[in-house]
Amino acid sequence: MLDQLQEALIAGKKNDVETLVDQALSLGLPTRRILDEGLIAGMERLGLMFKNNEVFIPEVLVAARAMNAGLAKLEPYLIKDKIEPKGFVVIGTVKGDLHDIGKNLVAMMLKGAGYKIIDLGADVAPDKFVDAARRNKADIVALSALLTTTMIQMKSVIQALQSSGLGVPVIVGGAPLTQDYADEIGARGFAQDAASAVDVVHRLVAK
Ligand code: B1M
Repeated sequence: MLDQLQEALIAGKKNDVETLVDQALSLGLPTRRILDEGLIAGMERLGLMFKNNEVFIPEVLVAARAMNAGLAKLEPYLIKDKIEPKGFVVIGTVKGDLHDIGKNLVAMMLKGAGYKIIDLGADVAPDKFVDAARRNKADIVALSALLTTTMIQMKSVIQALQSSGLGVPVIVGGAPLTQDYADEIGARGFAQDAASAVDVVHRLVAK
């Protein structure tokens, strides 16, 4: 079934992805397996095909829509009801970057871990992060980037937050990121994946 889910995702069949996620859930498959071995594995395969010029942007866009639909189905299972938020997290993908699937996943996991999420979407300019952090008294600003050409924007966000006098810690993540790069630009945290992002946020909020 998870193989079928990968195939449906790669083919961009949104309705089939939704149906297969529902079926997997009703069979009692763990949410984590549906996510890792179905949706994320399918997207990784598609990424390779994209790299090898076997598929092109329109196909990837359609698959991304199907991925987001599948993630929306999983969301209630990833999120537990929490009364008081553990903290406020402003999240977004940096300016010039339209990739939002990983960012959505991080937002979903943090929501599930009890944080209030202010999601600014993709292609977000530094001043928007500053405004949202100030207005929401954010405990954390979380930045995602998927392109080597846009990850440099993270430094601009950190500088904008510093020069506006907000001492809010920034965590960064996304495929091209490394701990070394995060250290170099003055980020307070780096996470390789969405689950580790939750651990990093817990650690920073507890400080
Ligand atoms: Co784009 N794209 N794309 N793309 N795309 C990549 C990223 C690429 C690696 C493909 C490739 O060449 N193999 C490549 C980047 C190369 C590089 O810079 N090194 C690339 C390129 C080149 C481009 C364009 C430039 C193509 C073009 O126009 N010629 C263009 C850029 C547009 C722009 O942003 N300005 C482009 C466009 C697109 C689409 C719009 C078609 C679509 C995005 C749709 C959308 O997001 N709504 C798209 C997609 C889907 C991909 C791939 C295939 C899949 C990305 C994805 O969603 N992965 C991708 C190839 C790949 O990654 N294998 C590719 C699944 C997602 C769950 O993983 O986002 O990595 P990811 O998130 C992970 C971790 O990174 C981490 O947690 C998540 C998992 O738990 N993480 C964080 C992410 N953010 C985090 C934040 C954190 C912590 C962890 O803390 C805050």
